[in-house]
Amino acid sequence: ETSMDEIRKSLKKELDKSRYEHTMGVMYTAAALAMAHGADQKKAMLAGLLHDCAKCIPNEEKMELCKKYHIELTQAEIDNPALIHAKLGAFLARKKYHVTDEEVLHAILVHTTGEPGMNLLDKIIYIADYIEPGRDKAKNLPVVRPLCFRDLDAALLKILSDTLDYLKSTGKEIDPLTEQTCQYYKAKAE
Ligand code: DGI
Ligand code: FE
Ligand code: FE
Ligand code: FE
Repeated sequence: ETSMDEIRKSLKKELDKSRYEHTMGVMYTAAALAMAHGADQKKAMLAGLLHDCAKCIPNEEKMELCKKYHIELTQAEIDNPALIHAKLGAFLARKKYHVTDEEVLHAILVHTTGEPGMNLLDKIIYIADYIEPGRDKAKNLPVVRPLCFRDLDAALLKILSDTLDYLKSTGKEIDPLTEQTCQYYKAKAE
């Protein structure tokens, strides 16, 4: 496994400035959430550090890499190549950064759409990605940020449903997994 320090140096080159700043924000926010909810702090930081490692690869190249390494894409990913960075990121975390921890790799894999039945680390990364200090666009951040530290599942549901509302308002295609994840946590809350 490559050291956190080496990964950071590599990402500083692979990512543009704002994405690198976002990455640092997610890494430290994931650590804080791990402290609040009794998760493994080191795993949270490693997953946060690597979650967007494939984000700055041009879409064309993302598709080519998936083809080359036989990474199967869903129809939603083919239609919205921006979604691919989660799956490709998990692949690169394993192959390029030699991460072997399956929980860390899984948290990277599901960080964009979520997935029904996420584990604690998955939720922490999904949420940290949304609330890190550099984010400012989502409408309910002042409510969601403190909620994440008190009630992880309530915060998760709010984020999922706000994300769906946002996607619907922009007319972007919804990945069925995003929809299923929201439905799952809605049903769980009832
Ligand atoms: O990579 P980040 O920008 O840090 O965050 P992310 O990996 O959560 O991706 C964010 C974008 O992905 C955000 O604008 C919402 C979008 N997204 C999430 N689910 C879906 C989706 N986009 C489409 N088209 N369909 C989805 O179901
Ligand atoms: Fe992402
Ligand atoms: Fe996200
Ligand atoms: Fe991100």
